[in-house]
Amino acid sequence: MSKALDGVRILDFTHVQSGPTCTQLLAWFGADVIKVERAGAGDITREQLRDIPDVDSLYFTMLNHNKRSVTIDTKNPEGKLVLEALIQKCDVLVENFAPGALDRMGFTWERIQELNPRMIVASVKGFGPGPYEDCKVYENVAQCAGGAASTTGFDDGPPVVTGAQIGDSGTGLHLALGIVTALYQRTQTGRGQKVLAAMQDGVLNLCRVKLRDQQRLERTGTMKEYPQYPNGTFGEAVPRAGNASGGGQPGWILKCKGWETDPNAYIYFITQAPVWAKICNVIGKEEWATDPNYATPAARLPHLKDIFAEIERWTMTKTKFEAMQILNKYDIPCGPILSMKEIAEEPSLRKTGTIVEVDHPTRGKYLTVGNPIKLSDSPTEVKRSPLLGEHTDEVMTELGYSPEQISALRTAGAI
Ligand code: CAO
Repeated sequence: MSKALDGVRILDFTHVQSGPTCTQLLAWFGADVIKVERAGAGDITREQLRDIPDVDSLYFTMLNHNKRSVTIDTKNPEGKLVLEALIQKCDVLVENFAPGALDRMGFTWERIQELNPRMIVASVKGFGPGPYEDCKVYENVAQCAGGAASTTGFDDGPPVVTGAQIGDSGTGLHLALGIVTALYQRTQTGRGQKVLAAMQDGVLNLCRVKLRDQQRLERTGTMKEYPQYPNGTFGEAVPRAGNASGGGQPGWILKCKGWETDPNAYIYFITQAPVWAKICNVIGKEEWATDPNYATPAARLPHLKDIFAEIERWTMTKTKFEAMQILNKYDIPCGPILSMKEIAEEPSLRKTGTIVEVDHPTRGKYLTVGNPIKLSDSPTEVKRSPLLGEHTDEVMTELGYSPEQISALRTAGAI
């Protein structure tokens, strides 16, 4: 079956996490992704957090499926010529080097345009233009600078970063959308363009509701769905809201049976207004359905802590899965806190291809997260990540180099 991005060639100059997540998605949609790495070393993540000696790490393998790997020393004059040939042949160059690295290599936007005016040049940077534009940035820096850390955690504790890689993988997603949009525009204009996804911007985009709350706070001085209401105090900036629901339906994380020994025996419980009477029935507080102190969402806001304490008395008598089953029967929105172990073992995620087992020649079998975006006419087949330089000869041959030229370039240290 054909793939959505069949025929699109990506020159993948990405490394670590943010850029590779973007090009992996494009590869899953059918693009030919040619990852350029330094001979002998490759993407630094190949050797980071290794669990098996001398074998590509899970960090690398889980971010680089369905790609081809070529080694080129792009600071070597002959290596530069190979890169130029690739630029002429590809549709998109994706990179997430530190600011200025591509220019220092000699591949400015102007030079790339000279070589291929249809080329889309897509970059992840830590920051957009401004005071921090020259900074190197990793995941947690972006979470801090994008508003996620100051709004995550509990009111009486320090800012907290989240395990979800919203700075890296989140920005990779933003960049992928920018790339396919630029490819679409190119069908009209015939021209390439620059695509920039700054990690601070990507995180802030995902924290949009907190900028909403900042303005609500400035106007009214309070936010009734935050745990600081009614007994705590609000300052000038959006406070950390613990596990409060970000929307208009109050929620909290509650203990379930076994919480004393199982760190994930919890459930997220949402007191959605339309099912309030059912919630009261399930937890045995039928009188709350009509009590004026509890009957309406507005009346409940000052009592949320007590309400959740009462609901927790009920959830603590059930495992998270038992509670889930009962609550779902009554359409009460809730979700078990799933551990990574439980997720890895969940059969339905295997069935949909969201969790995939992949075989690798030196690592053996491992689990990965497949494509979270499912296209009915462009199904994803997850293929193992390439070994370093595995496709150098193949790609060089496609570029028109003879076996003799390839071996001369190798001797010169260009590839
Ligand atoms: N041949 C020759 N040189 C190569 C090469 C190749 N194939 N591939 C890379 N290089 C060179 C670069 O040209 C650069 O050289 P100069 O510093 O002399 O210009 C050098 O390798 C290092 O690149 P870098 O500065 O990007 O790498 P770093 O490890 O120092 O920094 C990072 C890593 C991630 C902090 C930085 O790349 C960055 O800020 N990127 C943008 C933001 C980003 O994507 N961050 C998320 C990373 S995932 O957490």
